[in-house]
This record gives sequence, structure tokens and C-alpha cells, in this order.
Amino acid sequence: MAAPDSSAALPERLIAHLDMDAFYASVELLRYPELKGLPVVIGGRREHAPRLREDGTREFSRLRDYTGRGVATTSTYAARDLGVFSAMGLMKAALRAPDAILLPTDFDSYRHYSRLFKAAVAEIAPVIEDRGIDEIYIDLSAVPGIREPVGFDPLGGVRAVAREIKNSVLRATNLSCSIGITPNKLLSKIASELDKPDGLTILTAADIQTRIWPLAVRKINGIGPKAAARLAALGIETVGQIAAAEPQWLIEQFGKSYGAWLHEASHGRDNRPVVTHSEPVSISRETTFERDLHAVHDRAELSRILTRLCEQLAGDLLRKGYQGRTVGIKLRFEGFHTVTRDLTLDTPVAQAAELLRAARSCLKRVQFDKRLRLLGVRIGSLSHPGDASAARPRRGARPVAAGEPPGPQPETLSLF
Ligand code: DCP
Ligand code: MG
Repeated sequence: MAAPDSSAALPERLIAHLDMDAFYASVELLRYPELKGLPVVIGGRREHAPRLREDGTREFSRLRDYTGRGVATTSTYAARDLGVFSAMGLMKAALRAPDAILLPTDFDSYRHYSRLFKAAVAEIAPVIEDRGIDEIYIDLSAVPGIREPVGFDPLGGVRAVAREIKNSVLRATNLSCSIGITPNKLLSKIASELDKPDGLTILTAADIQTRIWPLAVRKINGIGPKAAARLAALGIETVGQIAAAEPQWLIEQFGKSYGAWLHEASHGRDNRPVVTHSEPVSISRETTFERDLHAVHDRAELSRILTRLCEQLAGDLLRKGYQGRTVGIKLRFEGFHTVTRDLTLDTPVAQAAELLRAARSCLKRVQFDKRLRLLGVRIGSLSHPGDASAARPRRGARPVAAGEPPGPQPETLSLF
């Protein structure tokens, strides 16, 4: 006799949202394990890096000693208990948690761990939508075994795959994450937050009433501060109250498309697919020099480096099948001050010589009063050769320059 088809109970789509826990802070704790459990805030400058004492222990900066206009990128859960959150000014944070440890932001490390956790997930479930440095959507619908019940638990297969993903992320990074699994992206984004940190929350349509409707409207990704304020003015605080409202009334209050979306979202409906491929916004090449270079004395070397970067970029464009209209340069000076300039052309370019010409023209708008430590070339406003809309000739238009300081341009040398 055939076994009853318990997979029928599962929705057609099983979508996960995975979000790393206190991401930047957790990466820092890998480096400084002695800070585990302490209030730590990330957002300082390089001078806030810990100093090594003679006895080998580290001396950390404290929030109370901070002056400046920096903001917290994130904080550990211990710091959140004291009222310090992402985007809070560090001096305000210092009033709430003066003894909290302050650490500088190190994007290179966070990017490194971001790549590691995404690669770990991809080995188990390759249909991934990248949503930024610490979050992804994963379409689990076709992952082998996911629809197999375990004992009497129809969601046993889902739970097993979710645990495997969490373990794999932990093995690859030593970091924990939280996962929400539901029939769609909208619900999964909410679900991943419900049991943070190290959470695993699986919701089906039957859970919407009990788990989603009591939540504040802001928990829905797409209801921002303005919409929430307007809803509050109408007496609506929870998702359930939106769900109880007449769709026609929502449309009258919020317009046809947003009103209709509010109704759908409050009932947990969302058909958006997991989008695995996105077109790049720009392509760039950059290089940090082995020693800082002088714009005049090292001109020949800088010129060689710029030419090589343009050739490499042209190679990237050819391989990937792109051309672009906006060419930009990036310069980092000793002391870490970074300057960018760009130039938007009327017709797209892809050849090394064209990139070089545009990059040189950008360079003329930079003042060189310090040595250089990094040079980069970037191309944006990308299109595929042959695209009808690629060129946008504007009659009489001059190239648009962005990133320039206002007012008269400083006199500069014509450099490499
Ligand atoms: N981030 C930032 N500025 C913000 C918010 C976030 O620079 N205003 C950075 C720091 C975070 C990372 O992005 O570590 C991920 O953002 P999350 O909102 O996912 O926050 P966390 O991962 O830090 O904490 P949680 O455990 O709540 O996800
Ligand atoms: Mg996170």
C-alpha cells in the first residue's frame, strides 16, 4: 500500500530568509574573543583599534572617550540591552553605555565573511538571492529531501535542511545566523527576525493569524516610518488591523497600488520570485600600491598602472559583454582620504583607450597634494552592446561631471 502523501500539506514554494546575527560585531568577536558577552559597538575610526599591552593583553577604546559625529553600524546584543542600536550617534550611545567597547569598522573582513557564508549555503541550496552583506533569500522548494516528513512531523525535512544550512554557515565562519522559512519572501523576512539570535522559524499559512497579525506594522518590509505614521493616525498599529480593514478603504487612503499591496501583505501573500541573477551596477578595477606614490615624481609608474587598470577593465567588459557610459576614478591618498571623480559620456565605451581617455580627463579634476596609495577605475551606466537604449545623445550637452567640489576648479597639473 502506498504511503499517504504527506508532502501535499506543504506549500508549493519554500522560501528561506537568512540573516547573520549582529554581523559586524560577531566578526569582530572572532578576532577578540575576550569581548564575548560584553557590550561592543562597531563604528569607530582606525584610531579606536585596540592596543596591545606589554603583557600581551589588549587595551580597548571605550565609548565614553569618543568624540565625533560617527554612528554605530551595529552593536552586540549586550549593548542592545543597554539601548545602543544601529545608526545611533556614538556620542548619544556613550550616554547610554559609557563602558561599552568601541571598535573601528573593517569592511574588508565583513565582505570576506559575507562571501564565506554565502558559499557555504550555496553548497546545500544554490538558488540564492543576494540581499546585501549579511542577508540572502534561498529558494528551498526543490532541495532534495525537503518534502520528506520525519516521523509525524510534515515539516521534518524542512527543519533538517534548515539545520544543515545553519551548521554549514557555522562551520565555514564560526558565526551564527537566523533563518525564517515560509511560502514567500515577505513572510520569511519577518520570520527570520522572530527568534534572533541563532533562530529557526518555520511558518505556514496557518500561522499567519497567530504569529504575524499581532506584529507591529513596521515589521513588514515595505512599511516604512511614513506609512506607519499614516496608519497609526488611522488607528492601525498591527498587521492584523490592516488585514481587518476593507481593501477598498486602504486603496482610498493609500492609493491603488500601495493600498492593494497593504491588503495582500497583511494576509501574507507575496508572489515575488527569488532572483538569482542581478545585473551589475558597475564594474571596477583598483590597486593598492606597494609604496605610496608621488603624482609628479612617480608619474611614469602611475601612468603604467592606470593604463593597465584600463586594459584589465576593458577585458572584464569584453568577457562579461558590457559597455558603459560613466567612467570614474578612485584615488586614495596617504592618510586614507579617498576621492572619486566621474564623467558620463554620450555614447557607451568599452575599449581600453577610451577608458583611459575618460579616466585621464577625470584625473584633471583632482588636486594632488599628498602621496597616493590606491588607484581605481570604474565603469557604470552599463548596457549590452547592441541595446537600443544604450546611447542617450543630448543635443549640445557637455559631459556631466559628478563628484566635483562646488565653485571654481582648482588648477591642477595634467597628470598621468
Ligand atoms: N549596518 C550598518 N548600518 C545600519 C544597519 C546595519 O552599517 N544602519 C550593518 C552592520 C550590521 C549589518 O549591516 O552588522 C547587518 O545589518 P542587520 O540589520 O542584519 O544587523 P545585525 O546583523 O548587526 O544584527 P541582527 O542580529 O539584528 O541581524
Ligand atoms: Mg543581521
